[in-house]
Amino acid sequence: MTCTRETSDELIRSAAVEVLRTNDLGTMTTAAPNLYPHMWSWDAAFVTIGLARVNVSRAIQELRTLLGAQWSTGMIPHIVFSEDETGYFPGPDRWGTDAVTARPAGVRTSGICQPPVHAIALRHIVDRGRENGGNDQEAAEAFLEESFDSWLAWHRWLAEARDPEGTGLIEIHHGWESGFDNSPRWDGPYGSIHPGHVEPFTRRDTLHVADAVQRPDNAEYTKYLWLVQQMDSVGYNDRLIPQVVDFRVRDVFFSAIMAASSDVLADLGEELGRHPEAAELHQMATRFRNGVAATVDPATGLARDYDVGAAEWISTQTISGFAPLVAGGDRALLEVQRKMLRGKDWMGHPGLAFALPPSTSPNSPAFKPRTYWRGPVWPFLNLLFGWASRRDGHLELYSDLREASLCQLADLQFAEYYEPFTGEPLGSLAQAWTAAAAIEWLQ
Ligand code: 9WN
Repeated sequence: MTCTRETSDELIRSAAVEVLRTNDLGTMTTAAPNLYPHMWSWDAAFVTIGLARVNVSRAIQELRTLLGAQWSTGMIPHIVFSEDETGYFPGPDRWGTDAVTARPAGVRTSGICQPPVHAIALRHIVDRGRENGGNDQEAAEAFLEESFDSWLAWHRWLAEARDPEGTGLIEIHHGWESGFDNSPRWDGPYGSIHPGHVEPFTRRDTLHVADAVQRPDNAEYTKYLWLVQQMDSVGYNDRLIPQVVDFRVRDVFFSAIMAASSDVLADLGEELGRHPEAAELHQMATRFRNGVAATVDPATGLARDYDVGAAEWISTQTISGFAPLVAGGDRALLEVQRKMLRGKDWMGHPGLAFALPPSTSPNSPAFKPRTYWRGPVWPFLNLLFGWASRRDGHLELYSDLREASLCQLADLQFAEYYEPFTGEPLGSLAQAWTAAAAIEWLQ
């Protein structure tokens, strides 16, 4: 696929660098200027990948700030709050995490997590540091050494607290943990939640988008807050949450990222001479990779989540069905998935503005082209699929994703998500991880 764009690489790069600069609060990058005035965990990992191309020490700072919010259990919270107390709802008071002793003093956080992309970001820091040499190399290698045990603790916590039975899949307790908040993947599990009394709330997110249809609706938000209340009621205790929470799902895409990242962290551990830990991490990677592969529906070829409460598989046509491409592994499975990804239900759909996979297939009954995770294209995800294709030596898919992504991002809006057929930027503009993706694609 080819596209013509008039915006030069240099212009895209400088505009993207400017987005990262304007979102920079000094020691953290906000996910977006208005809608998300705090640090988000998986956004921070992608932001770090972009920053590492621009300024290695600033990239290190980003991950250091995130690690400064790591709970003593090993969990890395999904939001690290900045001092902006009013810009985003729910803020720290609503989460109730100030009472949690596992939370480090002096940092306010949410009480849930997001997918562990961080080791991949750490790898980028180390690689950029080595490419640049000198102080950058020294700082990157020192940071690797300094932080390795914290990342290990994060992976161990996920493996133990979120997969105590060793299923090879990570259990999540809120759609926000998946990062795919209102994806049709979660319609089944949310459909069976009937919230009790939810404290009154005023949303702020809808103030920052042109049209509220681009965001989850109020009924969805009521459920989101109900789950927060449930987890808060047990002080975010890992052992008690599964007993009280109404949302229990084994998330296949989260698990795929866990597999991919565990391998990356294992390799970094090898470089440090931490052989037993590296072996443990490789085993973790294998366990989650196998877990992901075992979810594939023979009828559709797509990977599936598992609804623990309902004891059933979730078969929706969303991009998370391609989790095996992120996890890596069985060559035949990956080959079939790559073909499907390029097919007419996804990147090959004839109506697309850019040949990039929508978050939900346009051929799914659940598809909504302007609504958040129900259809729009999310640029950071394309970078993740590109990274995984390159890791597996599939340079053709990598370059096709790259070319189409740069065409999409040549509008210089760096939107949170895009309408698949018109290419219209939606959600927040100047979204940090979108800008970071552009910087990384340009290399
Ligand atoms: C809730 C920050 C985050 C992303 C998520 C995306 C959205 C938050 C929200 O924004 O979620 O965590 O308020 O909608 O779904 O993936 O990390 O960019």
